Amino acid sequence: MEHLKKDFDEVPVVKLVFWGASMAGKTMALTIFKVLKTLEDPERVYSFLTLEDPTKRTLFFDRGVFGFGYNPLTGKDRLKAHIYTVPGQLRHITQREVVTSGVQGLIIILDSTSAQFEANRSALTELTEFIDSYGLKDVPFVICLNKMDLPTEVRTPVSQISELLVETGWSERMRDAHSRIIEMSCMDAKNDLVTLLKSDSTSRVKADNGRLKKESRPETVKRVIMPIEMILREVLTRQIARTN
Ligand SMILES: Nc1nc2c(ncn2[C@@H]2O[C@H](COP(=O)(O)OP(=O)(O)O)[C@@H](O)[C@H]2O)c(=O)[nH]1
Ligand SMILES: [Mg+2]
Repeated sequence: MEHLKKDFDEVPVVKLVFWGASMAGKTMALTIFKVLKTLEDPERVYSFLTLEDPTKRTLFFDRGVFGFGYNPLTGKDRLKAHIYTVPGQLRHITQREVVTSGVQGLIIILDSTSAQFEANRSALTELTEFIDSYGLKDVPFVICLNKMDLPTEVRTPVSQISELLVETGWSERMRDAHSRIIEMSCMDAKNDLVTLLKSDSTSRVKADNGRLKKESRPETVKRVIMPIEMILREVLTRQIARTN
Protein backbone atom coordinates (compact mmCIF):
# COMPACT_ATOMS: atom_id res chain seq x y z
CA MET A 1 0.00 0.00 0.00
CA GLU A 2 1.16 3.53 -0.72
CA HIS A 3 2.21 5.82 2.07
CA LEU A 4 -0.67 7.90 3.30
CA LYS A 5 -1.07 11.31 1.74
CA LYS A 6 -0.94 14.29 4.07
CA ASP A 7 -3.27 17.27 4.11
CA PHE A 8 -2.31 20.98 4.35
CA ASP A 9 -1.81 20.48 8.12
CA GLU A 10 0.62 17.60 7.53
CA VAL A 11 -1.94 15.19 8.99
CA PRO A 12 -2.07 11.76 7.30
CA VAL A 13 -5.30 11.18 5.39
CA VAL A 14 -7.12 7.89 4.86
CA LYS A 15 -9.77 7.58 2.16
CA LEU A 16 -12.58 5.13 2.85
CA VAL A 17 -15.46 4.33 0.54
CA PHE A 18 -18.87 2.83 1.27
CA TRP A 19 -19.75 0.61 -1.68
CA GLY A 20 -23.09 -1.02 -2.45
CA ALA A 21 -26.28 -1.02 -4.48
CA SER A 22 -28.60 1.95 -4.55
CA MET A 23 -30.72 2.20 -1.36
CA ALA A 24 -28.62 -0.35 0.57
CA GLY A 25 -28.08 2.14 3.41
CA LYS A 26 -24.68 3.71 2.67
CA THR A 27 -25.77 7.31 3.23
CA MET A 28 -27.61 6.31 6.40
CA ALA A 29 -24.59 4.48 7.81
CA LEU A 30 -22.30 7.44 7.15
CA THR A 31 -24.88 9.81 8.63
CA ILE A 32 -25.11 7.74 11.82
CA PHE A 33 -21.34 7.90 12.16
CA LYS A 34 -21.44 11.66 11.64
CA VAL A 35 -24.22 12.17 14.19
CA LEU A 36 -22.42 10.07 16.80
CA LYS A 37 -19.13 11.85 16.20
CA THR A 38 -20.90 15.22 16.44
CA LEU A 39 -22.34 14.22 19.82
CA GLU A 40 -19.08 12.83 21.17
CA ASP A 41 -16.40 14.89 19.55
CA PRO A 42 -17.88 17.82 17.59
CA GLU A 43 -14.61 19.62 16.79
CA ARG A 44 -13.39 16.54 14.95
CA VAL A 45 -16.18 16.68 12.38
CA TYR A 46 -14.63 18.85 9.66
CA SER A 47 -17.22 18.57 6.96
CA PHE A 48 -20.19 16.57 5.93
CA LEU A 49 -21.90 16.77 2.59
CA THR A 50 -24.60 14.68 1.05
CA LEU A 51 -25.97 15.27 -2.42
CA GLU A 52 -29.30 13.65 -3.18
CA ASP A 53 -31.73 13.86 -6.05
CA PRO A 54 -35.45 14.45 -5.31
CA THR A 55 -36.00 10.68 -4.85
CA LYS A 56 -33.36 10.66 -2.08
CA ARG A 57 -30.83 8.74 -4.11
CA THR A 58 -27.26 9.86 -3.84
CA LEU A 59 -26.51 12.03 -6.84
CA PHE A 60 -22.77 12.25 -6.97
CA PHE A 61 -21.44 11.13 -3.61
CA ASP A 62 -21.59 11.84 0.10
CA ARG A 63 -18.48 12.81 1.99
CA GLY A 64 -17.56 13.28 5.61
CA VAL A 65 -14.17 14.37 6.94
CA PHE A 66 -13.37 13.35 10.51
CA GLY A 67 -10.36 13.63 12.79
CA PHE A 68 -9.02 10.92 15.08
CA GLY A 69 -6.48 10.86 17.91
CA TYR A 70 -6.37 14.61 18.53
CA ASN A 71 -3.22 15.70 20.29
CA PRO A 72 -3.75 18.89 22.33
CA LEU A 73 0.02 19.54 22.44
CA THR A 74 0.34 19.83 18.68
CA GLY A 75 -3.24 20.92 18.09
CA LYS A 76 -3.48 18.29 15.39
CA ASP A 77 -5.22 15.02 14.73
CA ARG A 78 -3.18 11.88 14.35
CA LEU A 79 -5.25 10.99 11.34
CA LYS A 80 -8.06 12.30 9.19
CA ALA A 81 -10.53 10.04 7.46
CA HIS A 82 -12.27 11.15 4.29
CA ILE A 83 -15.27 8.86 4.03
CA TYR A 84 -17.26 8.71 0.79
CA THR A 85 -20.31 6.81 -0.36
CA VAL A 86 -20.72 5.92 -4.02
CA PRO A 87 -23.98 6.57 -5.87
CA GLY A 88 -25.39 3.05 -6.29
CA GLN A 89 -27.58 3.42 -9.36
CA LEU A 90 -26.24 1.58 -12.40
CA ARG A 91 -26.03 4.69 -14.58
CA HIS A 92 -23.57 6.35 -12.17
CA ILE A 93 -20.64 4.08 -12.98
CA THR A 94 -18.34 6.98 -13.92
CA GLN A 95 -18.93 8.67 -10.57
CA ARG A 96 -18.16 5.41 -8.79
CA GLU A 97 -14.92 5.22 -10.68
CA VAL A 98 -13.96 8.76 -9.65
CA VAL A 99 -14.99 8.30 -6.01
CA THR A 100 -13.15 4.98 -5.71
CA SER A 101 -9.82 6.16 -7.07
CA GLY A 102 -7.09 6.20 -4.45
CA VAL A 103 -9.23 4.37 -1.89
CA GLN A 104 -7.50 2.79 1.14
CA GLY A 105 -10.43 0.91 2.66
CA LEU A 106 -13.79 -0.36 1.44
CA ILE A 107 -16.98 -0.88 3.41
CA ILE A 108 -19.34 -2.97 1.35
CA ILE A 109 -23.00 -2.61 2.30
CA LEU A 110 -25.31 -5.38 1.16
CA ASP A 111 -29.08 -4.99 1.33
CA SER A 112 -30.79 -7.91 3.03
CA THR A 113 -34.10 -7.15 1.26
CA SER A 114 -34.82 -10.16 -1.00
CA ALA A 115 -35.90 -7.86 -3.82
CA GLN A 116 -32.37 -6.41 -3.83
CA PHE A 117 -30.56 -9.72 -4.18
CA GLU A 118 -29.57 -9.16 -7.81
CA ALA A 119 -28.63 -5.55 -7.07
CA ASN A 120 -26.19 -6.85 -4.44
CA ARG A 121 -24.75 -9.23 -7.02
CA SER A 122 -24.21 -6.40 -9.53
CA ALA A 123 -22.54 -4.26 -6.86
CA LEU A 124 -20.17 -7.08 -5.86
CA THR A 125 -19.36 -7.97 -9.46
CA GLU A 126 -18.69 -4.39 -10.47
CA LEU A 127 -16.43 -3.90 -7.47
CA THR A 128 -14.40 -6.97 -8.50
CA GLU A 129 -13.94 -5.41 -11.94
CA PHE A 130 -12.80 -2.11 -10.40
CA ILE A 131 -10.37 -3.89 -8.12
CA ASP A 132 -8.89 -5.80 -11.03
CA SER A 133 -8.64 -2.78 -13.33
CA TYR A 134 -7.23 -0.34 -10.77
CA GLY A 135 -4.86 -2.59 -8.88
CA LEU A 136 -6.85 -2.37 -5.65
CA LYS A 137 -6.56 -5.99 -4.69
CA ASP A 138 -4.74 -5.33 -1.42
CA VAL A 139 -7.24 -2.75 -0.20
CA PRO A 140 -8.78 -3.95 3.08
CA PHE A 141 -12.54 -4.34 3.11
CA VAL A 142 -15.43 -5.18 5.41
CA ILE A 143 -18.74 -6.67 4.31
CA CYS A 144 -21.94 -5.62 6.08
CA LEU A 145 -25.45 -6.91 5.70
CA ASN A 146 -27.87 -4.09 6.44
CA LYS A 147 -31.62 -3.88 7.22
CA MET A 148 -31.58 -6.84 9.59
CA ASP A 149 -34.55 -5.21 11.37
CA LEU A 150 -36.86 -6.25 8.51
CA PRO A 151 -39.07 -9.32 9.02
CA THR A 152 -37.49 -12.60 7.84
CA GLU A 153 -40.14 -13.03 5.11
CA VAL A 154 -38.79 -10.09 3.14
CA ARG A 155 -35.11 -10.79 3.80
CA THR A 156 -32.61 -12.97 1.98
CA PRO A 157 -31.35 -15.61 4.45
CA VAL A 158 -27.77 -14.95 5.56
CA SER A 159 -26.78 -18.38 4.18
CA GLN A 160 -27.84 -17.25 0.72
CA ILE A 161 -25.78 -14.08 1.09
CA SER A 162 -22.80 -16.27 1.99
CA GLU A 163 -23.38 -18.28 -1.20
CA LEU A 164 -23.47 -15.07 -3.20
CA LEU A 165 -20.11 -14.11 -1.70
CA VAL A 166 -18.70 -17.46 -2.76
CA GLU A 167 -20.09 -17.14 -6.30
CA THR A 168 -18.76 -13.62 -6.77
CA GLY A 169 -15.33 -14.53 -5.41
CA TRP A 170 -15.61 -12.37 -2.28
CA SER A 171 -15.37 -15.25 0.19
CA GLU A 172 -12.03 -16.14 -1.20
CA ARG A 173 -10.84 -12.58 -0.67
CA MET A 174 -11.98 -12.79 2.96
CA ARG A 175 -8.92 -14.92 3.69
CA ASP A 176 -8.44 -13.21 7.02
CA ALA A 177 -9.91 -15.63 9.53
CA HIS A 178 -11.40 -12.76 11.51
CA SER A 179 -13.46 -11.42 8.68
CA ARG A 180 -17.10 -12.21 8.65
CA ILE A 181 -20.28 -10.54 7.55
CA ILE A 182 -21.36 -7.81 9.96
CA GLU A 183 -25.11 -7.93 10.38
CA MET A 184 -26.59 -4.55 11.18
CA SER A 185 -29.55 -2.23 10.99
CA CYS A 186 -29.09 1.46 10.32
CA MET A 187 -32.79 1.88 11.09
CA ASP A 188 -32.46 0.43 14.61
CA ALA A 189 -29.29 2.45 15.17
CA LYS A 190 -31.05 5.65 14.15
CA ASN A 191 -34.07 4.93 16.35
CA ASP A 192 -31.87 4.10 19.34
CA LEU A 193 -29.91 7.32 18.90
CA VAL A 194 -33.12 9.35 18.75
CA THR A 195 -34.44 7.61 21.88
CA LEU A 196 -31.16 8.17 23.69
CA LEU A 197 -31.23 11.89 22.94
CA LYS A 198 -34.85 12.21 24.02
CA SER A 199 -34.34 10.36 27.29
CA ASP A 200 -34.57 12.58 30.35
CA SER A 201 -31.61 10.85 31.97
CA THR A 202 -29.22 12.98 29.91
CA SER A 203 -26.89 13.35 32.87
CA ARG A 204 -26.24 9.63 32.69
CA VAL A 205 -25.47 9.62 28.97
CA LYS A 206 -23.61 12.91 28.81
CA ALA A 207 -20.39 14.03 30.46
CA ASP A 208 -20.14 17.38 32.29
CA ASN A 209 -18.96 19.08 29.11
CA GLY A 210 -22.25 18.10 27.47
CA ARG A 211 -20.73 15.45 25.21
CA LEU A 212 -22.10 12.00 24.81
CA LYS A 213 -20.12 9.47 26.84
CA LYS A 214 -18.59 6.70 24.76
CA GLU A 215 -20.10 4.10 27.07
CA SER A 216 -23.58 5.39 26.21
CA ARG A 217 -23.30 4.21 22.61
CA PRO A 218 -26.27 1.94 21.91
CA GLU A 219 -25.31 -1.58 20.74
CA THR A 220 -27.06 -1.03 17.42
CA VAL A 221 -24.97 2.11 16.82
CA LYS A 222 -21.75 0.30 17.74
CA ARG A 223 -22.55 -2.22 15.01
CA VAL A 224 -23.01 0.42 12.34
CA ILE A 225 -19.78 2.24 13.17
CA MET A 226 -17.77 -0.96 13.73
CA PRO A 227 -16.84 -1.36 10.04
CA ILE A 228 -15.36 2.16 9.97
CA GLU A 229 -13.36 1.51 13.14
CA MET A 230 -12.20 -1.90 11.89
CA ILE A 231 -11.05 -0.66 8.53
CA LEU A 232 -9.25 2.36 10.00
CA ARG A 233 -7.43 0.08 12.44
CA GLU A 234 -6.48 -2.22 9.58
CA VAL A 235 -5.14 0.65 7.44
CA LEU A 236 -3.09 1.97 10.37
CA THR A 237 -1.73 -1.47 11.28
CA ARG A 238 -0.54 -1.91 7.72
CA GLN A 239 1.08 1.54 7.71
CA ILE A 240 2.94 0.80 10.92
CA ALA A 241 4.05 -2.58 9.57
CA ARG A 242 5.38 -0.79 6.49
CA THR A 243 7.36 1.86 8.31
CA ASN A 244 8.99 -0.58 10.76
N1 LIG B 1 -35.70 -1.07 7.33
C1 LIG B 1 -34.53 -0.47 7.10
N2 LIG B 1 -34.41 0.50 6.19
C2 LIG B 1 -33.19 1.07 5.99
C3 LIG B 1 -32.06 0.65 6.72
N3 LIG B 1 -31.00 1.38 6.30
C4 LIG B 1 -31.46 2.21 5.34
N4 LIG B 1 -32.78 2.03 5.16
C5 LIG B 1 -33.67 2.74 4.22
O1 LIG B 1 -33.24 2.46 2.91
C6 LIG B 1 -33.36 3.63 2.09
C7 LIG B 1 -32.04 3.95 1.43
O2 LIG B 1 -31.08 4.32 2.40
P1 LIG B 1 -29.79 5.18 1.98
O3 LIG B 1 -28.91 5.30 3.15
O4 LIG B 1 -30.23 6.44 1.32
O5 LIG B 1 -29.16 4.20 0.88
P2 LIG B 1 -27.94 4.43 -0.13
O6 LIG B 1 -28.56 4.58 -1.48
O7 LIG B 1 -27.14 3.19 -0.05
O8 LIG B 1 -27.18 5.64 0.29
C8 LIG B 1 -33.85 4.74 3.00
O9 LIG B 1 -35.25 4.86 2.80
C9 LIG B 1 -33.54 4.26 4.39
O10 LIG B 1 -34.47 4.74 5.31
C10 LIG B 1 -32.21 -0.38 7.71
O11 LIG B 1 -31.29 -0.79 8.41
N5 LIG B 1 -33.48 -0.91 7.83
MG1 LIG C 1 -26.73 7.32 -0.77
